[in-house]
Amino acid sequence: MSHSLDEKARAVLRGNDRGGYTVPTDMLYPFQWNWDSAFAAWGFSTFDNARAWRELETLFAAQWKDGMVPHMVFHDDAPGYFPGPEVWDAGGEVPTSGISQPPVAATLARMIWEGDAEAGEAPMRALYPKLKAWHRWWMETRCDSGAVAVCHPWESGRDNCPDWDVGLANVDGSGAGDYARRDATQVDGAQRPTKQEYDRYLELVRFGKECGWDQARIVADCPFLMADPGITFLLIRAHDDLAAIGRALGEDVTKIEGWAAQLREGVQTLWNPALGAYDAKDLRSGQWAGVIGSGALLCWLARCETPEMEAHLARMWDAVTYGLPSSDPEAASFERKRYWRGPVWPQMNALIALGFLSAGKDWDEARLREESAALIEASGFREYFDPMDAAPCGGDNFTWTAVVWLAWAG
Ligand code: 9YW
Repeated sequence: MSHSLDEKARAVLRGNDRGGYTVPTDMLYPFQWNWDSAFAAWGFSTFDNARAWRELETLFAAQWKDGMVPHMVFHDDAPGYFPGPEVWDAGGEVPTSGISQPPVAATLARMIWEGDAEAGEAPMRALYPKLKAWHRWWMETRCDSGAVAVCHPWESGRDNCPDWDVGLANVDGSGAGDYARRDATQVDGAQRPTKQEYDRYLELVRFGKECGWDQARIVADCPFLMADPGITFLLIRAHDDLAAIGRALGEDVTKIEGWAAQLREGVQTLWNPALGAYDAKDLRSGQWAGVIGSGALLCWLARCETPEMEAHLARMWDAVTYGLPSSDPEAASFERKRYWRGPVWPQMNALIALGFLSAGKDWDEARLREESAALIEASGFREYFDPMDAAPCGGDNFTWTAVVWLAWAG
């Protein structure tokens, strides 16, 4: 069983390889996505180390002058995709989007490097200053409130999770006009964000474009600005990993250690006492999201866990059959098949489990690994799954699901 799935997983990666970069899945997502690509590199490292480093090089070749690594890189034309490069209009030699995505590259690059230190020495050395510039960008443009702010739900990687509902309520999507969404024609619309959400996403793209993608202006005036526990925990962990890489390379890592310490303090601004949990916060209105999302479940990854989060973890996990859901299964907003409002996502499981390992929660790590393997064995390399019955959702032959099988769960 496992053996044939190993081969199939490698075939998914090879099939999604467009020569130097990997698409998340054929057709539905025809470009290079930031955190998908970092996962792709991790997957390739299990059977083709050189190709793994190549993936990260291609992604970082699209890095902006200010250090931002964009969430999408539009290498080839894919006219049917919406919103494509002409909508973003963010410039660049190779056109990109104008926002970023979860900074998992340092964490995954460290694992790839540790898997083959000799082969990785030169590419790791070349990547290190680029990773540092990206981490600096987050710290300097997005951390004024203490934790990391996102200026678009797409930036969080967890597009339509209930975390963003309060912030999106401030966005007027009525001017979005007519447009054709390719996603809703390729996969079941009931498993995707709603039209109202999409209208607002597009309004935020229009706003960023109007600001010439000047990040300072966007952060100052964009109608949507929310502090994200998910990216905050990921960035803390990424700082720790980047500092470890830097030390091994003989670099001075004082700055990076300072960023990690600063954010560990800053993330305390996301403790919602009424919820008794880490929560997303609308930085425009001061309102809490009031719901526990999978971003908060990354607290172990940053070693910021609390007894209250332990209790929520146990409760949320027991309410589903296959852990861990993208949003609290006991919250009113929970929808078991709709994208980030409930389904279980394999790459989130891998990150949450890495946190469990770091925290010495070996039993939880093993449970999450086994449940993730069971999802894939039952329903294949799908984009995400129903956490109640493992029903397959979203795109098929999905890169990060294949990666999760090869590098962790399989
Ligand atoms: C979209 C590619 C991307 C992921 C995101 C996920 C989804 C694209 O797909 O966003 O059309 O909304 O939410 O995390 O990187 O897999």
